[in-house]
Amino acid sequence: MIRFEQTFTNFLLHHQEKHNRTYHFLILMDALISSAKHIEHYYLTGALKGNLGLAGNVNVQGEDVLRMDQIAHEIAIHYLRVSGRVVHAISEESEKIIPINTESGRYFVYFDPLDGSSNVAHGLPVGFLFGIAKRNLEGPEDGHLRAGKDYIAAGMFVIPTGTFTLALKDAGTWRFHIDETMEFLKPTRMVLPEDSRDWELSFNVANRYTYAEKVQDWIEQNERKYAFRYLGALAGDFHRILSNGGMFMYPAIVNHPDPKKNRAQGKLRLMYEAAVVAFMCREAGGTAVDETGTPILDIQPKEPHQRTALYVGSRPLVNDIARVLLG
Ligand code: AFP
Repeated sequence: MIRFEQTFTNFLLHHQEKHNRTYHFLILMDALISSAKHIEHYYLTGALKGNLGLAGNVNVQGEDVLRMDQIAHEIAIHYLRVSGRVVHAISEESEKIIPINTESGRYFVYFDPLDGSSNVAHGLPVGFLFGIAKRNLEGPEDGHLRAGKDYIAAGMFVIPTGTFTLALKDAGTWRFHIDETMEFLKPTRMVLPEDSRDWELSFNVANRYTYAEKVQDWIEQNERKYAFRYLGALAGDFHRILSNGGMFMYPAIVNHPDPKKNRAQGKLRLMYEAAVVAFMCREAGGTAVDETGTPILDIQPKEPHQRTALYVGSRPLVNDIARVLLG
């Protein structure tokens, strides 16, 4: 017997209808879904085409090889452009803000089209993360760098696993899976589990002695209580935390033996990494803070590629480390 599941499109149409919303967001989501499917299939065949390597390489036909993250960027910009709904975009792959439809666009899209570059050469999971904010339709526009609390939606595709997670403001975090007809299906509401038995900790353990002493102490006191998992691609690591609970963290690096390698501001990008997962986490019942214990969603970005430290996941764990960070 074939089992049929609700499609993402059907889910979203009903959501928009129920909340009396416009069709513009549907057109934007269609562009993001098309981008993700295109990137996913390019990624699956990337090794074959020699496109998982470094930019500047030349393939056997003597053609320039583009890096997979540059290809992913071009794919996403193409679909965002033809949607006609985007004022401008901020992409990890472009230093400058990208104007798209500055006249009549309606949304700002902040994205990283292929996050987790150390996995690319191996064809292992990477992420396409995005946050969406809406233009000020009532008054003058103000520079377009929105704090996470002002996003209207945020999501991530874990490529090439066929999973897609989307959080809609005040309407929850939902996970979808791709089927054999390339449809994302089966909306499943994600709520961080309260039972701590399955909780996981996720951080780059090679960095642990470079963290602030109080963070090192917290790890020392807590690490034996939980399983430890780390993929090195935020979307994949956060995907697990959303299912099992626990905490992903990328703390500030302040005690590196080579001081030039310290990252007091953190490593992750605020607008298209940290705020995206923080938004999804809030809609799933969790929370996220930076190195000062400030909620990630409250941070007003000053520039598009701003970095931050990140602690995100189950509320009791994040609140516990926030207490230590604030102390
Ligand atoms: P890259 O794309 O530069 O590999 O960074 C990926 C990332 O921003 C995020 O997806 C990971 O969680 C984190 O950095 C991994 O960083 P480390 O390699 O330092 O553990």
